[in-house]
Amino acid sequence: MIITKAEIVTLSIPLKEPFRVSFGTIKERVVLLVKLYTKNDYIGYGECASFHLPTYLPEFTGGESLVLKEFLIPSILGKKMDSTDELIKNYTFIKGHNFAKTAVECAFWHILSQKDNKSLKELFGGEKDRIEVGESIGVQRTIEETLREIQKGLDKGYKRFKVKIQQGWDIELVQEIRKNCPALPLMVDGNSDYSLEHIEILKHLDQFNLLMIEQPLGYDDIVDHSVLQKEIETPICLDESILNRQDTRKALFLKSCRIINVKPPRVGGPSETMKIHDYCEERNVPVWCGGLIETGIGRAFNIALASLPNFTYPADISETLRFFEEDIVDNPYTILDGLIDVSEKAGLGFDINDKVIEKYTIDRQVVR
Ligand code: OSB
Ligand code: MG
Repeated sequence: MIITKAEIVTLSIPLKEPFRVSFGTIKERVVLLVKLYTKNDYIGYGECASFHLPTYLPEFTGGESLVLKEFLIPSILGKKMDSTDELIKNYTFIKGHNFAKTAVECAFWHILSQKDNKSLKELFGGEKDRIEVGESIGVQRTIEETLREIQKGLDKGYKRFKVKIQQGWDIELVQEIRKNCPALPLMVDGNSDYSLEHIEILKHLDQFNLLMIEQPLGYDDIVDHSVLQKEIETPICLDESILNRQDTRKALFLKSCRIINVKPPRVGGPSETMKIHDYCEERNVPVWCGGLIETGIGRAFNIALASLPNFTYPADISETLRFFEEDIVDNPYTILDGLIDVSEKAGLGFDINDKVIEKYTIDRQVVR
């Protein structure tokens, strides 16, 4: 297979409601679509799910666009490649930029899926026909509002609730949620807002029977998380700190966490996701599939990967129409009783809507 041309499409899609986390408020989702064209007329789509600003991790969408155009796409154009391993070899010289790498790798998987007439699930070795999903609830204005959001999610059947916490929005919030919903499968996500100075607050959270606490400390820190995990009973789940399998190995060696949130775009794509999955499975460490407010295109890959057996906790794959007025794919997956059917069809499992893509496109570049 030879890639002859690529397109980088920048989308800016307004969110229905701003999504607030400790590092800022997301009002528009600025993502890239990477389209790869083969000699024999296949088109593959991948999503680059970095954020507009370098607030979650150092990468940001404008930078990823440049890396794609200047280094990543030129490294694969015109080369004969028959597997994703052969694809990836071309750009291992690029350090970091996992979000850009994910977009390219996903577009390549998408082509393979069409060419071999196999579902993404089959290509990834997924086993589950349906996956369990949960919901991530941003920082709200009041505790009452948070309780209302949880109730809405319960009505939808979500199987697990993650609430975002930050300094000053933690103990009282969780205490009130527990008072109202004693048996709710509940976890919190600090998005790196705390340090070891806040150890008393984090210890206090042990009282609330949380499934886990996600990334309370520094985005690039696995040493302090190891110190913290010895002091608290609630399992720590790392998100931002795990960028690849080597990070996974080091975090487990240091006992910095007991669970890992694997977001395919954060770790550089499906191949590295599967490596982390297998590494953790061999060591009885559960993983689960996180989300980054992707469109239906990004979510399609997440759903297929979440069907691997060691993705044990419900995934952060809520409906895209929860965030967006309309999705860039037609009839995206729906959630029934907190479950999503994993597509058995070749391709993404739903159709791409070029009209909607056009509507939100703010930039388009061709690389050949
Ligand atoms: O840390 O998991 C996170 C959304 C934006 C930025 C960071 C995070 C999130 C989520 C996932 O919680 C929400 C989703 O995609 O459904
Ligand atoms: Mg997180």
